Amino acid sequence: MSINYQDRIPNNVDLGSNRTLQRALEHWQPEFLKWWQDLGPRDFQVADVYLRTATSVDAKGWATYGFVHMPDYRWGIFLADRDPNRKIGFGDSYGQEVWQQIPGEFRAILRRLIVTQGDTEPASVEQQRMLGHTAPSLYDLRNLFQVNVEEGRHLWAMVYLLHAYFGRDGREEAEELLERHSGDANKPRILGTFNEPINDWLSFFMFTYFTDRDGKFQLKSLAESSFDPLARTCSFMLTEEAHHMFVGDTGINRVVRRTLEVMKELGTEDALAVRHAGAIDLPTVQKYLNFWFSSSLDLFGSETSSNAASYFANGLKGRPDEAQYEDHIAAEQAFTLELPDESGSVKAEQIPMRNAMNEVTRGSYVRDCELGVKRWNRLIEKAGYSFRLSLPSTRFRRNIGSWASVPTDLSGRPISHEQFNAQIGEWLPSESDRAYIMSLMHGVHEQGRMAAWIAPPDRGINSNPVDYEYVRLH
Ligand code: BYC
Repeated sequence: MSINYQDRIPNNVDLGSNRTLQRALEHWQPEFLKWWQDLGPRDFQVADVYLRTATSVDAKGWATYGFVHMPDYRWGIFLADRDPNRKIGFGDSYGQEVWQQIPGEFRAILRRLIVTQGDTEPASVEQQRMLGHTAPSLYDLRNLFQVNVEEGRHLWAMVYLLHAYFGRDGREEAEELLERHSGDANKPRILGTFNEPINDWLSFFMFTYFTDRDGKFQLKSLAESSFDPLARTCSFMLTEEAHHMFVGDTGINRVVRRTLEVMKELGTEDALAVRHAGAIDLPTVQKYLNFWFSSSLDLFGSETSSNAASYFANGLKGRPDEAQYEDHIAAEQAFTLELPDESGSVKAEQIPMRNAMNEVTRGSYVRDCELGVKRWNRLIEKAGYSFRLSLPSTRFRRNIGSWASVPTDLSGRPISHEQFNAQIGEWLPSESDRAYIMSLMHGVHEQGRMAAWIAPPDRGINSNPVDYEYVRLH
């Protein structure tokens, strides 16, 4: 079904035919807009921003680009088209009809999954709300706002499901999604990473590379769900998510490129010299990478999880790209985990595959993360330097799961708390690293200019030049 932009809430779900649901969502809409004004991008609400808006849910649906005031962005409800032949793809009910309504016994658990997913979306907007002031260029400022409005739309996606399928409970959950806030001591966001501050653009690029990539894998898992409306909404969200990861990937690439240029000009790799010249030394890039990668690993949950086993058995949440696996039941298989043992080393333990689904997804995520690291390292290698960026072990600095609070070095070797504390400043951004990065953060809002710590992108948006006036400030 095509997207109806005439309605107050644009949609492709024939919202007009369900007056009660339409009214309920129209009641939530002003609350969302108030939240956007209060906690969305700070001080740029009247700027004209060159944004893309979905016009249909297929691959060509991104043709529409134009200048928009962010509060006028047409947030709406878009589900990928329904496949009438779709069958349950995994778990105990493999091969049966997918569900158009929620079976009563799975109501609470599906609500929890949808609320957890929904909670991350406004959280990220809150985390990034001050970044507009320090954008390194108008190109970057526009990308930030594109990411922000789409996260707002992803919130709409989850709120639609809550309103349409969960009755009163769902409406209350939708309200609470606007009441919890990132970093709020009393009402924080649900998952840890979404309460971490994002005060600088290096963190923003790391977040969009590593944390949005968790989004990719979680959405892929939910796109396998037997609850068809959830699967269809997540499928469409994935097309939007791709741009967010692009922003992170190319952002880190441009930081590295600029640093290499400065190293070449100076004829030295010395981190202090690089800093004196106003670029970001590679060891500091590595520390930010360590921080955001390890934080994002926690978003997959515990290595061994009875929740994950029951999501899989009941067909609620599958593995990303489930079709690539041969056995969609996974009832007889085992998975070998590496766990900390009491004597301070590592032991192997076999657990049922279904209980290891979080770890299976985390493994796919790590392999995907490695691709960007390889690309960034190729730049460094080509420039003739021996430094290499790398992902730390999945055991490093974990707060969730078997390795939570077990101190390890970057390679995942268990060490003492004393050793960990003595070296943490070499592994994670220290106060002075953060102060240095913050000292570089000055907004560059003049057309055609770029901050000195980052290289320009290879190309602009939608065939426009890099120095196009992507945001018209007033
Ligand atoms: N922080 O069996 P366990 C995105 C909780 S990102 C705090 O290990 P389970 C985006 C867990 O809730 C994608 N708590 O976990 C990116 C449970 O709590 P309860 C977001 C955590 O259930 C960028 C307990 O620990 N989508 O879209 O197997 C910008 C132990 O449970 C954390 C989803 O997450 C944590 N990191 O898996 C914008 C998908 N991790 O029940 C957007 C929906 C775990 O004991 N969520 N816990 O109170 C899920 O599928 C699952 O809830 C999780 C956890 C994968 C998160």
